[in-house]
Amino acid sequence: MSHTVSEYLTIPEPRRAAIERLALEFVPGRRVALSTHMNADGDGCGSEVALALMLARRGLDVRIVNPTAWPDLFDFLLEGVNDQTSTGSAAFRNLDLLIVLDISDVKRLGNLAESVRRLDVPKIVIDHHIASDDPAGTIVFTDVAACATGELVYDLARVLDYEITPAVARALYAAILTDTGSFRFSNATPRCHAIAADLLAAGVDPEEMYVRVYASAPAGRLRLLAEVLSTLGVDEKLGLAWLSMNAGALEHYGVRQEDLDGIVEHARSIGGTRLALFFRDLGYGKVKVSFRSTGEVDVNDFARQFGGGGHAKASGALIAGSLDEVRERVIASAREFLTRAPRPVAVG
Ligand SMILES: [Mn+2]
Repeated sequence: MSHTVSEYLTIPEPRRAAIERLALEFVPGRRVALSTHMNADGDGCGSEVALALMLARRGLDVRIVNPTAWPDLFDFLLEGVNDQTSTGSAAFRNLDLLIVLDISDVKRLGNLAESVRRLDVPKIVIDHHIASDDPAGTIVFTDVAACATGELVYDLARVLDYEITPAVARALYAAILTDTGSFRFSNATPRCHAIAADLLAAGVDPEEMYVRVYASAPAGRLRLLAEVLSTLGVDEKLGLAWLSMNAGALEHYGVRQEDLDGIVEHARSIGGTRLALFFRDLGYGKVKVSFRSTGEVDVNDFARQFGGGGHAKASGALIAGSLDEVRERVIASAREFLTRAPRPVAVG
């Protein structure tokens, strides 16, 4: 059955209802803070900027307050947006409304989590992760079927008839582009492509976005990548591949946190890989592990063993221990997990 592009853009009824509930809070003059997870990515930043610009046009007084500094990579989106991240939780003073984007668990707000728990104003969550027991707010608009939080912000604009200006379109395109791995992951649905088409029509230049997001790397990024690739471990029988990074490598190569985005994809790019891992030693007795899968393997399920989570095909966890200890433990569990996980059905 084929659909026209506009049919794909039809907004599912539960989403429309959730958006209409949120809209009751968008009262002109209200002071609103937007926040997203630690080490904001393209979806967190893009969703924040798009919503900030639209709510400001509605007459709300909007500021962004994130737990960690705005990534340089997405500076180009910030024009005309008030980023109060450096003020910390003091920026929550005299607030009327909080909106948390791209987070299912309040703990992902890091050093802002406690202040957010205590905030006594309406708290909205807009997200597409698997639900947690501890959300950052009580008015929750979430759908795991959305390719990105940016898809839900796009729907919000359409339901509430907020204008998608070229700046809003760029922010939403950045969100969708990055969360779908440049439209390569399984979440790059027909609907996601239809939204991208609409954003291109609204003024996004796809080559400019490619250059800004993927082709503006410092040389150190490639030198670091070369070092990380040299740590490759593979278990071809099980379809397991892993990469590691030592503490201090970012500083050594003069690169930033966001230069690591997508590094785990190199492990996943090996034919037959079902589970790819990236171990990053944070240098204070903790290791950040990224989990990516192909096919039927549910990494959200796997990451939960280590107190983490996220999506079925992309998750993460922060694990205490040295790099060697954590790697040994996680790989042992991964071998067990993959032995039990369903095998892909042979094709042809
Ligand atoms: Mn996201």
